[in-house]
Amino acid sequence: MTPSDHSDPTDDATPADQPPAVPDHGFATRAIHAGQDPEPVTGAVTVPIFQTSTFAQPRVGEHTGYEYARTGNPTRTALETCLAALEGAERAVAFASGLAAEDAVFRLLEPGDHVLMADDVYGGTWRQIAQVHTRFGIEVSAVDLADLDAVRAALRPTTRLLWAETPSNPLLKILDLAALAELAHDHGAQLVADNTFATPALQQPLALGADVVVHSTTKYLGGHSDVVGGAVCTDEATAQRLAFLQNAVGAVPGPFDAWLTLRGVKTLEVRMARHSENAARVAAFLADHPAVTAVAYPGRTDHPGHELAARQMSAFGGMVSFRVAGGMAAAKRVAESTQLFFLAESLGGVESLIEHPGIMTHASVAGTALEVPADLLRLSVGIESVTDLLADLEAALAAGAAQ
Ligand code: P1T
Repeated sequence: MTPSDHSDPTDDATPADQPPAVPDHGFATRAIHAGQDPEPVTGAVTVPIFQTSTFAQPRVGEHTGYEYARTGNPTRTALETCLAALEGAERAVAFASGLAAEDAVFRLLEPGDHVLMADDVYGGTWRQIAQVHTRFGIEVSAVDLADLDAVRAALRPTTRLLWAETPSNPLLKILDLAALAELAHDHGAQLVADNTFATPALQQPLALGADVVVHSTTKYLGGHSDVVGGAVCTDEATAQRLAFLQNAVGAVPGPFDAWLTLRGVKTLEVRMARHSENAARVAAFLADHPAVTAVAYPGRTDHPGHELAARQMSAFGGMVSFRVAGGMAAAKRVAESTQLFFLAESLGGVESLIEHPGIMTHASVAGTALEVPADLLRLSVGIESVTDLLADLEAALAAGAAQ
């Protein structure tokens, strides 16, 4: 490879160059093969963990394609190639966490630029833009992106990004990505879609018109609650700017983290099918339970976004939120009474989790327009035997209501 400054991966010849994805293959094939050819020296069929910080160079100013592991690492390249292939993106850029990925996207903006954000997003996303990026001149406001008239009214001349999460965290609102992309583009803005809840197995935002997809790969993509990571999937030109930030700011995933994520991704399609199946059963059970006052699951016909979700997604995912009779105290008791559903933040792993968003994942939005109901609980429905999950919830709801 020709010389390049490892401080600038936007140069042509850099380790950030990725082999072409394999868009002609089916999703599950891409998940297992994209970026994952057998290793050329030994034939290892699994991408090795290149646990090295630097790479020997044949000559001063020449390198093999890799020179320093912040700038690029082959295990990370494999993950990025695979994620790009799954999202139908020209390129993906991996980060140390979902929030690091989002930070890089916000850093593409200039002071004075405005972000129109959905009014139901992960609490940490709102905290980051409202408490970090606004200090550097970025402006933000929140609106219900499901209400397209409200979106039109909230657009400002300086609006550069619409930021959508669908299904949203934690209320599981469904947003019309195609309509939002059109609105954004008519306005000279771009649409960012956080595809963490749906995953590319169920929803393809770029094909619907979104410009940028962000992920917390910590969740379903990793899939086993054993790694924190993030990624941005987008066009080549934007990805080059992000790869510059990846190197210049340095929030990179280590090779083992990239490898764990890549291993998780291989089974994404089958896991999402089972998550969706189990979540539908759990949502139906909760809807019939006397201690439950409301259930949010886009797969249910009474969900306001159901028809849109049925068009935009191939299945409805593994997340279910519900409200408990008896207010916050009862909700806390239920959350503390499950045995199989672990009381924990995060989501998307094979094991089921329960949490209280108001006190846990969304504590940072208390007192803002994004505040969530105090009697709300959120489930990440895992891939265990569903009858066991239903029995666990039955017992916890009985315990919660009993006091
Ligand atoms: O945790 P991290 O990998 O930095 O990702 C942040 C993030 C981004 N987007 C969405 C939709 C998310 O749900 C998250 C993280 N969410 C949790 C930790 C949670 O329990 O909701």
